[in-house]
Amino acid sequence: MVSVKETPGATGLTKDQLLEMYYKMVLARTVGQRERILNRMGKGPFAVTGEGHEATQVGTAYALRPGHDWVFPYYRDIGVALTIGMTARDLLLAQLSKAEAIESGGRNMPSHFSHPQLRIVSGSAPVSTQAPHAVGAALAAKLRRTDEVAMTYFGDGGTSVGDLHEAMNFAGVHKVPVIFVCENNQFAISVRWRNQAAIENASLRAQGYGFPGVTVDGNDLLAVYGAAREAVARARRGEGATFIECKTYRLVPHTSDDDDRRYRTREEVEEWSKKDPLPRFAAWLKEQGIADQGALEGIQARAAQEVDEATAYAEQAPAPAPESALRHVFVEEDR
Ligand SMILES: Cc1ncc(C[n+]2csc(CCOP(=O)(O)OP(=O)(O)O)c2C)c(N)n1
Repeated sequence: MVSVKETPGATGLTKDQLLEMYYKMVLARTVGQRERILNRMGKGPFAVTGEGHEATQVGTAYALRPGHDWVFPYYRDIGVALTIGMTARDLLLAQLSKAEAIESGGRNMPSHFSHPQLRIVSGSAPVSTQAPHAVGAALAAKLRRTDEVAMTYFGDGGTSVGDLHEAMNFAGVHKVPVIFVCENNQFAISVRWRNQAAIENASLRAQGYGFPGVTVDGNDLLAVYGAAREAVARARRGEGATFIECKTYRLVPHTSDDDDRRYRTREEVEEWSKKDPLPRFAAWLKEQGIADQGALEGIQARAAQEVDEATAYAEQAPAPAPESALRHVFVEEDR
């Protein structure tokens, strides 16, 4: 166990766990970057990635028990999927729409993460529709008297959608074990937060539904983890929902099809790059004497190698058979 007095979020984490969290963040960054490169090479159809969101994603997901709790991510959640246990290979097979991909054998849109054994449930493209699903899973967990919790993710734009409000209201009334994680990167594509909400913090929304809402620095891994751990413990104790708003910034365009120069300056992006969660956590690990520069570089090299191997595997993997295109679309009586 590491003694890190001035960093409450780290309490109880071992050195190995802290290094694993750093590894997951680096892996998420590397997978995202690779997906964008593959898209530019004409190999991947469309890339939606989460560079900048890694502390939010890894910090929240790390508070869950993989394969026990239920996860309802949104499209940007590469770091969530990897922290729960999906591999770079799983993600790149899906990104390149290969037959072996877990998400419907290459038929789903990229970034619709799904893994039945890990209890990662695929979402649909309309934003926030995963929130009522998460609340349903949490209600089921409560009715079955388990201590499972459900965690669902969405962006700041997702808080403007009715599905989220219906889900939050139901969660408040029925006190179900669900955690709503808002990855507030301050933009819904080109629309700034201040143009879609007249409040500063999205977490205020929770008050209207009768459960706590907290806002944390989404680029501070341990602050995020501390908030998530508390919310998960609360849910397991039967005290109901929590809303966690993680204030962050996406360092890349919305998707590979977006040109973010149309709505934000390079200077703004540059300012936020200085708050990048990866170097920030790396500096903390060094300060605490948990890792030196060599150890951090070793972790970065391991992530790069995993992503290289995953890319090579996914590129040579077979595409789905053309005659299978309509599978899962119509009822197949003979199957
Ligand atoms: C109901 C609905 N409306 C519009 C869209 C188109 N759309 C896709 S992503 C997106 C932006 C969502 O922004 P936010 O929730 O803040 O997440 P971010 O992409 O910033 O992480 C929009 C409007 C959609 N998918 N679903």
